[in-house]
Amino acid sequence: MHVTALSGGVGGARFLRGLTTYLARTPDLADTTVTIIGNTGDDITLFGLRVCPDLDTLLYTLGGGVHEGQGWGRAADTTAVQTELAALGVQPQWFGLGDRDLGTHIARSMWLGQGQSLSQVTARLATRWGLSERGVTLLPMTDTPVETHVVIDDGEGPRAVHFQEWWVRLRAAVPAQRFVVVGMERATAAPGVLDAIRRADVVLLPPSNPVVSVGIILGVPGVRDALRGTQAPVVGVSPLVAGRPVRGHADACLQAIGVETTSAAVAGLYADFLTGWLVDDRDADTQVPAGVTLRHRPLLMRDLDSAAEIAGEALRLGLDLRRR
Ligand code: FO1
Repeated sequence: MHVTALSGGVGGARFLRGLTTYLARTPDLADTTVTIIGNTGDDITLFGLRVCPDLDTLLYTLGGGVHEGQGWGRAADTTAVQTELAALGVQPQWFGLGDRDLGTHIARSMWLGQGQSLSQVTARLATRWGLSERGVTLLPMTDTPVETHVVIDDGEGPRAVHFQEWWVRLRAAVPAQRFVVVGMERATAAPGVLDAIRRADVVLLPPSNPVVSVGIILGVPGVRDALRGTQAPVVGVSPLVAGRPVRGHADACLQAIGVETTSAAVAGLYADFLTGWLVDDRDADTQVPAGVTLRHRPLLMRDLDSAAEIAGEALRLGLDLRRR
């Protein structure tokens, strides 16, 4: 069996760690393989280094090295380098890069500089984190450098800032007018991405941000068509519980694109390919697009066990839809 998932950072990574845990605990599914297509719109160049927050969050979470409290960055990291950069007056200081995490960015930047693609670099990093031993392949959505920028107006007329500046420095508190994915016009799907969707037995959309994570992956040429064309059921997990994001600023992102912060409205964004939609018990009355099967259960990922149960439920919904 092969499962393909489209994922952003923290929420998606926790869900997918739950999925691999569920698979390992379920004897008849234990040899299932998982391909993760990671969002690269969050990527940013800082201090001359290419940082890929969502790919790294997936690597660290699935590889057992993430800072559990933050959900991103490395566990037990130190900040000697950033402290020295601050002493040197080097900006920006609003984005925290730990010393161990910087090792990833130095290696990635060096390998990219030697001419390797982001896919090749990600595969090397995945080896470091033992992903293939867990049956996981991590693919960037594209090898073309892309960056999500956010058009805001903080009083001096509209201007665009990098997604990370809006998300981290401004805490998404300044309303976004729109999102622009710089570089997407020349992007192509990374090797293996479209095939992983077309050949999957089940496609999963973890509870990632529908606008700036899943929405960005859907903008990669060919991805949406592959989802519409795949024989596999496409099962999504709502990132909202009772009209609020479980974490992050999905509400601010949905507002920017004029979509209500409800599980029904998020399902509507996926209506052209979605076949199953998993929502929280509190959203059991969600209206779903025609042809979509709704299920509900508690959706809060409090720990590994609850994440495994949620991921298992999403997968079982996919398997049920496949048998029909
Ligand atoms: N999020 C923060 O809120 N503050 C930070 O300083 C920060 C640093 C950071 C460094 C590396 C990394 O991989 C992720 C980091 N994040 C930080 C998380 C990240 O900004 C976002 O949560 C994601 O890009 C959204 O998916």
